[in-house]
Amino acid sequence: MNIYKHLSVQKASPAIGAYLTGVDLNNINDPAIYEEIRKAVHEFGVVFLHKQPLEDKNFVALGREFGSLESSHPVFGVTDAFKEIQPIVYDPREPITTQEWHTDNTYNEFPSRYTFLRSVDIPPLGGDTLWASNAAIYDELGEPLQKALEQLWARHDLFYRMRETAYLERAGKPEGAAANFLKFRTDHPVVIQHPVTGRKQIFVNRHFTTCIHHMTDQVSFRLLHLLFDMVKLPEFQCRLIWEKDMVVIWDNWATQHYATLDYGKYPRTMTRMVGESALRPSPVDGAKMYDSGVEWQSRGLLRKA
Ligand SMILES: O=C(O)CCC(=O)C(=O)O
Ligand SMILES: [Fe+2]
Repeated sequence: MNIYKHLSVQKASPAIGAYLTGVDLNNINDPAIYEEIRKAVHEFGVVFLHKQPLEDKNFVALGREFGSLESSHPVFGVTDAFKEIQPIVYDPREPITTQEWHTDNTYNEFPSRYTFLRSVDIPPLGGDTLWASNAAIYDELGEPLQKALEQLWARHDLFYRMRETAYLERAGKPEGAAANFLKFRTDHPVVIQHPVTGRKQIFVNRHFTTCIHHMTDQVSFRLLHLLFDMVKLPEFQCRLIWEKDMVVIWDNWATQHYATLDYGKYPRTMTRMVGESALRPSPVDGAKMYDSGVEWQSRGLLRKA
């Protein structure tokens, strides 16, 4: 484990997650503290900080310490005061299905690198969130299957998910709204190498990954569901019981998460930010890749300025 001088670290489970204490996010006067928070996010995948009644401007300042922040979201929208901050207000009539294992925004060529979530209004019981480690899942697969998966590309598609949940109809979106969502579709390697830690990990999720290229739909479906099922094993997970005024930061590429929907009519309100990535998820060094058959190769790995 890395050495931490400015924070106390308590692991949440062997595979993933850590509680950080000894820091007040409203009053950070030494850049070395942010450096240690970043280090902990990469080492543990997700970090939890209790008792952080964070002002919006300090929430944004925290996010910017991790790079540029996205300023729009196709489903959540943004707040009036800060375009970087997205409200997540759970309403049983609006089927935002985050109660499904997923990595955020993998339908983008440059999926968000980090997600920041702040608890504003928490139900008295329930509404826990779980995270799982994509590297721990990869480690479990065994070398023959790891090597096979390292050669493959998969499709990620937001609109597919919206069709599956009849999102547009149930949310009362006008006829023609579908066209706005068709562009949220891309391909990524099934196994990627983490840009900071270098760990190999899977990079598919039940929410947005629709098929693996270079195999029939039947084979692709079964192979994907093998990986989708692995994320449900408790050994790869940790679970957070929320309190008001918590701040949680996760390494979005390294993890998947699941927000439980078991709190009935109680409100549950979060604010959220997502950190951009300048890089595309890249295949494992030296892996022989089957061509994805789409434009990925020609577009290059770096986000255009
Ligand atoms: O509300 C939560 O606990 C997590 C929601 C979610 O999936 C997200 O913020 O990306
Ligand atoms: Fe999410």
